[in-house]
Amino acid sequence: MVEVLIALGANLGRRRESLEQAVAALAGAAGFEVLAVSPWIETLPVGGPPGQPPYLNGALRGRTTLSAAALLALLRTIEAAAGRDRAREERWGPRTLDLDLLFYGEEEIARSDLVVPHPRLEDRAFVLAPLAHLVPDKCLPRCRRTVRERLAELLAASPPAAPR
Ligand code: A4P
Ligand code: MG
Repeated sequence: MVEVLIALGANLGRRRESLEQAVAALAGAAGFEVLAVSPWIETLPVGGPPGQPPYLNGALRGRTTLSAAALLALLRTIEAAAGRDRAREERWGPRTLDLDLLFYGEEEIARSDLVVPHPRLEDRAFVLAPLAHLVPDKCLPRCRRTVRERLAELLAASPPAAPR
C-alpha cells in the first residue's frame, strides 16, 4: 500500500457535485481507499484566460495498491466522466474537474506524462490550503518547509482576495 495525496479542482458546471463524485469514484475503485478529504475551498483562478469563474478546490489522502501510472489513468477516467474534454481546452483554462497526483508515497517520478511530486505544488495556495487541512506538517520536496509553513509564506506575499 502506498499513501497518496491528490488535488481536486473544478470551475465549470456543478462544481461540488463533480468533486464529490470524484471522491465517490475513488472510494469505489478497486485497489484504492480514501482516508480523508479536506473541506472544499473557493479560490480565485490562477493563470489561464481572463474572466474564468472561481474554483472549488480540495485535497484527498488515500492509499492504494495501484501503480502511479494506473492511478493517473484512473484519475483521467474520472475527469472524463465529469465531462472534461482535454482536446477542447486551453492550458489552465476552465474545467469541470481536474485531478492532480501531488504525492505518490515518497517516490520521485519524472516521466513525460507524470511528474511527482507535482512540480507546481509549492507555488499554489489553492493546492496547499486544502492540503494543510490533511497534512499540515508534511515536508514539501527537499524538505525545506512544511505545507503549513509554505502556505503561510504564500499568503503573506499575496493575501487572497475574496473570491466574490
Ligand atoms: N501530468 C504530469 N504530472 C502530473 C501529475 N502529478 N498529476 C500531466 C496529474 N497530471 C500530471 O494535465 C496536463 C498533463 O500533465 C497531463 O497530460 C498529465 O499527463 P492537465 O490536468 O491537463 O493540465 P492542468 O491541470 O491545466 O495543468 P497542471 O500542470 O496540473 O497545472 P496546475 O498547476 O494544476 O494548474 N486556479 C485555481 N484557483 N484552482 C485550480 O485548481 N488549476 C490550474 C491548473 C490553474 N489555475 C487554477 C487551478
Ligand atoms: Mg491537472
